Amino acid sequence: MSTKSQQLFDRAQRTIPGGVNSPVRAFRSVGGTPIFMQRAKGAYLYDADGKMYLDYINSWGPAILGHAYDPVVEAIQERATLSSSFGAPTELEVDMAELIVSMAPNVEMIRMVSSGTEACMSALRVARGYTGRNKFIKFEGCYHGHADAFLVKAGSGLATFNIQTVPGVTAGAANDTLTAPYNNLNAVEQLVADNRGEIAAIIIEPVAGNMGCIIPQPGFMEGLRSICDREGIVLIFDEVMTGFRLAAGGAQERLGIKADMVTYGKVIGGGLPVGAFGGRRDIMECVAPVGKIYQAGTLSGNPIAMIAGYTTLKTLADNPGIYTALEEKTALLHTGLDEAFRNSGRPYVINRLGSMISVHFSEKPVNNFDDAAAADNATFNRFFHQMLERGVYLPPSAYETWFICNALTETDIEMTVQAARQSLAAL
Ligand code: KE4
Repeated sequence: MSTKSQQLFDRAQRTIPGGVNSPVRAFRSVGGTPIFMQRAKGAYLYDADGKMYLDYINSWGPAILGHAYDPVVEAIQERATLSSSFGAPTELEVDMAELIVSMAPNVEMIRMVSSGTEACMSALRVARGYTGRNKFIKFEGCYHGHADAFLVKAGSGLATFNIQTVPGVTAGAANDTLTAPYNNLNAVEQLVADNRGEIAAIIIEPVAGNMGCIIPQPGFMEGLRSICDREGIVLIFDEVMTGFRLAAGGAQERLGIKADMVTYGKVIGGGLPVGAFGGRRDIMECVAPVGKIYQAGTLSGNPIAMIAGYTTLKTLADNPGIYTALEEKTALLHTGLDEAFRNSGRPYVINRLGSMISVHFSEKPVNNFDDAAAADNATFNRFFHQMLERGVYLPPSAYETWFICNALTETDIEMTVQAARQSLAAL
């Protein structure tokens, strides 16, 4: 008897490429049929067949407070009665901008968009326009959305499917993209020396989450900051994942590093389509209509997405204990998984910072994309399915970080660790 997910997947593939609206959802790397979800509450997902799962994806980050968080749901319901979009400025957008500026270090001005991709592509354009330079540096395995210039040695779905060159991305679009291994400052120095005066920006995930969770090594971020100060390069922190997750002030606060521009997504939309880019006033005032660097969006700052994001961020701002709770929950999970993996006798590495965590079946440290790619990811894929069968829904790729939400309980974590013990034994 086929499951509802299998029936829906068969149907979906007839009208949607791969049956999904974003490739990583398709289970292509882990194999099997993607699970079609029907509803969720707190830390739990319920699929089309009514089966319950403990969620470690949380919509790839947005559901930091848990799914269907009542104040967010109520705010959306109420706001929807006032119309979903005007295409005109609203007080809510000013409230949102002021809240973000109050929470995010070094962000003097912010522009709302509708996705992390839009945020990153816009930030790059602004950095290029501000400096008058064309080239930029990204890091292998980092993912900054699917704008052409970023689809060079990118992480997330491109790493998952081992897509190194993307048809449709022209040489013209990618020629100014320079890449270096994460955590390799010498490689960055070499690129800067070889392209002196031509580099507009360095963009980085300050804690990488698209090749599993990769932690910046001591001195790496400080070195990038120093290079950018010396060379007049704009340092862009892509905080689409880390923003408002690692701390109220995101990775800038957590790592103590000042970025010139920051991009956001995920959490700031509370589950609705929102992205944003912001930073120093002198840079942001180059953005149209006050400056000449054009960027626009029909639904940018629409009231429904704003109220979902505002309610989420305000909850985080007003309850700093949530960050302590997220830290404690993730540390408890880390300890439990560490014990389970150690007792399994299998080589493993657990990378964690704040509520971002990933497990790699690797004998050596995982500090960059090559390390992540060299891990035994076939075993991860089997582990994924063993956990899924036990009701634990992990990201369906070894190249993703796991996301913790604040609705997770100690009992949930104990159940996860028990499922890991059993899954490892069953591999
Ligand atoms: P979106 O355009 O998907 O909203 O954001 C792109 C993006 C930018 N920067 C970082 C650091 C990101 O992680 C992302 C998107 N993350 C992936 C998960 N690895 C989204 C999931 C998907 O592609 O379906």
